[in-house]
Amino acid sequence: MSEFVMDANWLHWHQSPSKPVFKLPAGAVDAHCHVFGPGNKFPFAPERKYTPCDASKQQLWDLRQYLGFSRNVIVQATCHGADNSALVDALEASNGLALGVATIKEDITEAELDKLHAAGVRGVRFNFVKRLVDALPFNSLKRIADRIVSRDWHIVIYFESQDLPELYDFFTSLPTTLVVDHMGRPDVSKPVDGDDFALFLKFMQENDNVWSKVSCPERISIVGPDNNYLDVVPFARKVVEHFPDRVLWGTDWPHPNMKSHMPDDGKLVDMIPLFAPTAELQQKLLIDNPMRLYWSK
Ligand code: 0GY
Repeated sequence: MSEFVMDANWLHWHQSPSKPVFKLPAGAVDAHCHVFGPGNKFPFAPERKYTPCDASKQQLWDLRQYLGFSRNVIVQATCHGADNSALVDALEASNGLALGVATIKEDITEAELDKLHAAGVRGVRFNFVKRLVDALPFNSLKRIADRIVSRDWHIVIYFESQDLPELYDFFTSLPTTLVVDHMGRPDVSKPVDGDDFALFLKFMQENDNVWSKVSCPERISIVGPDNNYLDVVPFARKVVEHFPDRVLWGTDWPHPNMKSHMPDDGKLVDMIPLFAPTAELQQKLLIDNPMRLYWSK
């Protein structure tokens, strides 16, 4: 039995997702997902902002097979802090079918970075979403970026659109490839061709080291699942069509901190052809881009 009890308002991931109608191309990568615990084996971090239910590597592999993906990129979730044990355990058990993004602190040694690389880590994640961290990680990110650039690792950044203006200069000063989670969480009540989203597009346009995950319509949408998250489509489609070689897609399973509802992972897959309407765009989004960013190092 785990000593951890999930938060009272925690929503468990969908127990019977639909089978996607969209048939994923062979070799497709789910490039944003997490494992949680199990808490009795991989305790959650004392500084965490939430206590989730367990979500094990085997449950992730089962979902991968059910949806029709071939590979996963597992991203360290904030509930595990900078203890990457659960992530490393999953990567090592994956037979090369999963690579990962870790959270690290500045005092990490080169030998520890070597070990993470050997396990399958290819990037580090820094969280600028204020509800998920105690302090924004400017200084440590800069110093870590200078260390990982020689390894050809990248940095995953998670922020919300209202914070991009103040973060912009800092992000553009970083030396590595930058991968933005969930399109920088655009406010989809605003126009897709308005000033807010224009700043995000400029960020990608003027910095060819910036990539974006076109993920998490369920977090971004205002119209919600009953309307198939359709308000997110113009935003994702614009990013995919403008930057087809720098986009990734992921389920975000097991969907931490979803409070309004739990998405049906099969229905999320069915949004892919709305985001990337041609076979060529789908090939880049689901296979070529993640294979180049993760599996070629
Ligand atoms: C996501 C989104 C969230 C949480 C985390 O690591 C995390 O705790 O990423 C969120 O709360 O928006 O990408 O999984």
